[in-house]
Amino acid sequence: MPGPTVAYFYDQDVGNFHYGPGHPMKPYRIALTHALVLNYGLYKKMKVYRPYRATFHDMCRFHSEEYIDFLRRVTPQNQQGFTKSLSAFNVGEDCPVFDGLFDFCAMYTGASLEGAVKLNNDHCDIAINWSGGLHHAKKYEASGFCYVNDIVISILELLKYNSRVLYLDIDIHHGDGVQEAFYLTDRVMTCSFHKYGNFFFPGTGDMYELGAESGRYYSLNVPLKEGIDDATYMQVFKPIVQAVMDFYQPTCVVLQCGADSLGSDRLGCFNLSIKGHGECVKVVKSYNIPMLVLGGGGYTKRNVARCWTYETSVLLDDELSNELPYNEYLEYFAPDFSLHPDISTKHENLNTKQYLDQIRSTIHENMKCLIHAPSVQMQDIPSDLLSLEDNEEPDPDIRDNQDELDKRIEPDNEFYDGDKDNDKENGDGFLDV
Ligand code: LLX
Ligand code: CA
Ligand code: ZN
Repeated sequence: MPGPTVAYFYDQDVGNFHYGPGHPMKPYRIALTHALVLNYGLYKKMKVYRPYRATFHDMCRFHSEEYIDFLRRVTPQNQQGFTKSLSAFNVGEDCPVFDGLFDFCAMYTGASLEGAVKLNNDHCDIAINWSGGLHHAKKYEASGFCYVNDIVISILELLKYNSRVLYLDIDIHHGDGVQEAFYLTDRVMTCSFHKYGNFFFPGTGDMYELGAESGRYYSLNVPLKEGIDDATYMQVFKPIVQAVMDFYQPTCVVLQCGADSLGSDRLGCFNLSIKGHGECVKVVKSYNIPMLVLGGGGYTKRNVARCWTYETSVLLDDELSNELPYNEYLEYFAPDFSLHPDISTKHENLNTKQYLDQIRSTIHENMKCLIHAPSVQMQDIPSDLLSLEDNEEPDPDIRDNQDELDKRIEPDNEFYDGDKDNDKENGDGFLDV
């Protein structure tokens, strides 16, 4: 069987932006990743694109015009004249003003958005943008190093052709900006695995944040404690993803692959290996659903590059040698020069079996409350697709037929039209989709 068609988005300028001295976010990590991707020869197996740049208008599909206009106008030189806006839009400290800030946002957002368009048009099965995944950005403000929420904007694009979009987030932080945007709808199910407790940023993502109104039970949170290792993570990840796939039956998946959940991350406290992190990607890919794969946090540059290179190979069904190929950044990977060095730490794993069993069972109970595969008008499905008896083995072709049908279904009042002037959103930053 031929492997999936993979579209990969990379702009050679993205690594040249600087958050400023001492800031842990280094966009340069994307250039390191790309060097490994190229030198392993992975570019031969995928379509490599220099991405489209998102416009002011694209960004305003989620964000307020005042906020985006501010991002477009503010510079390190003129920021003294923006005292009020800096504080109103939470820009200055964690989210500094730096040279080319708006271009940076346009670049990573354009790449995610173009990935969504390619998936919608069936031009690829998987779209990858390692420079995206800025899950903390809110409608009216920057947060946690994130300015424009490329994930929300791409999901809005996917919703033009998809009945149900599943958002999965393995960054160590809670995917709060994405959860908040879709908190009131069943068209997007959000599911974040993250460190929770002891004031870990952003402080949200309790198991009991479930969504509200039509979105009740469609926000799912898996709060974890520090030190989680590969085996323990898989014990929760696999069954939860399986249950979500069974109950929700997404027509498309967006996977945020934040690498700050790796062991030895400069800002993290989990203990995942690169293989363990990649196993999550393998699990999601195994469902053969169109996927938009994004980056996220990750502060030990060499391991971020290793992780996302390995995950690119996983998505291509390719195997890579553990010995890194020669590349212009080889010194970053000393002393082992390997793809899978031991990055485990001595952090004790505080996730006891009892704690994880309790999370799994609460989440499972909640999942039973959600309506299966919402937004699909079952009466619209021709009878030959419904002829399966309950006890028969599922026909693998059914999913494809269902997808085709879902693609044609445009539920009344649920179509988000990005061309309308934000008239389908309420004032809180929740989207009515
Ligand atoms: N979680 C996350 C995901 C993507 C980006 C940034 C973050 N933020 C953090 O990891 C974090 C860490 C400590 C304190 C507060 C936030 C991101 C990715 C690319 C470019 C910019 C931001
Ligand atoms: Ca997460
Ligand atoms: Zn993070």
